Amino acid sequence: MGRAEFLRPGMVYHPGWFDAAGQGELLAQLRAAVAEAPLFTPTMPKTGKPFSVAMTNLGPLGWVSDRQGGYRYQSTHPETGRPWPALPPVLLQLWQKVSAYPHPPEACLVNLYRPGARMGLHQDRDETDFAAPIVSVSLGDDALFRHGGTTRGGATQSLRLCSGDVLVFGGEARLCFHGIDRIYPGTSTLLKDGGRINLTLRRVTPGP
Ligand code: MD6
Ligand code: FE
Repeated sequence: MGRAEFLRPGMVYHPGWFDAAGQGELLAQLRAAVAEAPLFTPTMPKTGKPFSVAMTNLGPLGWVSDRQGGYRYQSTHPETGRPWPALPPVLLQLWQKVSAYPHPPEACLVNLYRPGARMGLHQDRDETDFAAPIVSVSLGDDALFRHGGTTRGGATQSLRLCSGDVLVFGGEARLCFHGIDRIYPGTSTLLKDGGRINLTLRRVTPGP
């Protein structure tokens, strides 16, 4: 576990939170989950343009997007119609350690970046509760992550995220703009076909 660092008010970076063994265990659990809830390609609201990132979810709720319904959370997989797989204990424990929030996460969005995939600058605001932070985990190839303030077009800073890193977006940083400019292929051997996985743990509704 590395030393925590404040990147901006509310944004805490924990480099190397998961060691190689921890990353391997987490990946094995993700593989089992993806067998139950296959990766799908979301599409943009209105235009129907496909995302370059493939997704699935774990937990009671999952984030989905398509042309008709737009961005939303739902309790079932958009293709299989089945409930999402359970959140593994290791992720619930991570949330307890770093979130400083009294209720468990309800969703874990799994993003798979194959080489060339990226994620444009965005805010995560489809949740009804912004009091809880979002906790993110990076696995696989390094990525160039960009973060700015809460208005689009403001100054941004960049950071190279590596496999095993954890990032917490809380407080003032909860609604900051952020995105992934690029993946650096061949920088990790964790995923046998290369690429990067990002997990984001979210509280969607206010606590009970
Ligand atoms: C990524 N991360 O690292 C994209 N969102 O692939 C996110 O979009 C993100 O890292 C909310 C909070 C933390 C994040
Ligand atoms: Fe995000």
